[in-house]
Amino acid sequence: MTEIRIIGAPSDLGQGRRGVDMGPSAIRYAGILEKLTRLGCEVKDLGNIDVPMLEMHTVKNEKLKYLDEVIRVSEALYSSVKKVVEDGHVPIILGGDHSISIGSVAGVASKHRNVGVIWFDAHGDMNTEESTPSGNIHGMPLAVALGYGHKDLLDIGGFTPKVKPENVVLVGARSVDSDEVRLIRESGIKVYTMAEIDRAGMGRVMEEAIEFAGNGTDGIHLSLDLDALDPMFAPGVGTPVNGGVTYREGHLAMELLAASNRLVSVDVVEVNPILDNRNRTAEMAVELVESLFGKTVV
Ligand code: 6HN
Ligand code: MN
Ligand code: MN
Ligand code: MN
Repeated sequence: MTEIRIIGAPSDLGQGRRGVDMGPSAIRYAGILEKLTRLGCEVKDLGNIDVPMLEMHTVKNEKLKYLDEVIRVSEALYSSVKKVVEDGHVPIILGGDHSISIGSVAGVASKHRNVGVIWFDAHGDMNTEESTPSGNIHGMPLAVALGYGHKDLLDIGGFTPKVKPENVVLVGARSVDSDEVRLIRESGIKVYTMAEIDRAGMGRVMEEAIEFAGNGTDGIHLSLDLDALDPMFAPGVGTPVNGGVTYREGHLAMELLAASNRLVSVDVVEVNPILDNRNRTAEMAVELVESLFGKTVV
């Protein structure tokens, strides 16, 4: 039986808009605990980690907004995720914006030193302070996992890089910044853009992605940014981009990951209830997580 531990990381410090800090509540309200329990998983909710309140802090560096606070959140999340994986359980980390993955990937990699990563996202999340157009740290967590970026972010957990580029796959990309593209190419990670999903189909793309992230590794960490989905299915995100993953493509991707039996941890990020339409995006997130943990038709 899969033993799942839910950890809320209600942080909005990595981006410009309020509301994403309510993501964990919205996802819980959409029934994540009950639905995973119904699937036969043992699920416990560990509650939320402490996150500094945005209004109580000021931006000191325009290229790395709320850096000190993001570091504090990353350290706290690192510790709680590390404990969950050391106990042999599967953490599901509820964001919050995508900067929380700096801590979650560090926590998972502290036990699974050779973990692979599937980064489901409209964006690259491969910016550094040199390339960022916004200064928002949620545009940087994949770069940090690979060992690029501010030293204090790389130092979370006391080791860097957290993952090897040959085991990192970005799926759903369609919005990459002009200076970000250089690091994406140079890093050597595998990228499946929407054009590639259109041409080859999500089935083929995920089979390859699972091979890259799962073959010879200690398992797969899925970082699920809801903006990977088309805004039609996930309107409640801070940085929506048209032309995204459809409802069935999203589910197929999760179903194939479930069938691979290689999943060790999951982030569910960027759900913003203030921008949402009657909690639809949180509900979509929970549905996808059900497929990820084995929900089938018959
Ligand atoms: N996300 N590339 C843009 C930036 O500001 O760096 C957008 C990043 C979005 C990040 O959605 O997790
Ligand atoms: Mn146990
Ligand atoms: Mn992201
Ligand atoms: Mn994104």
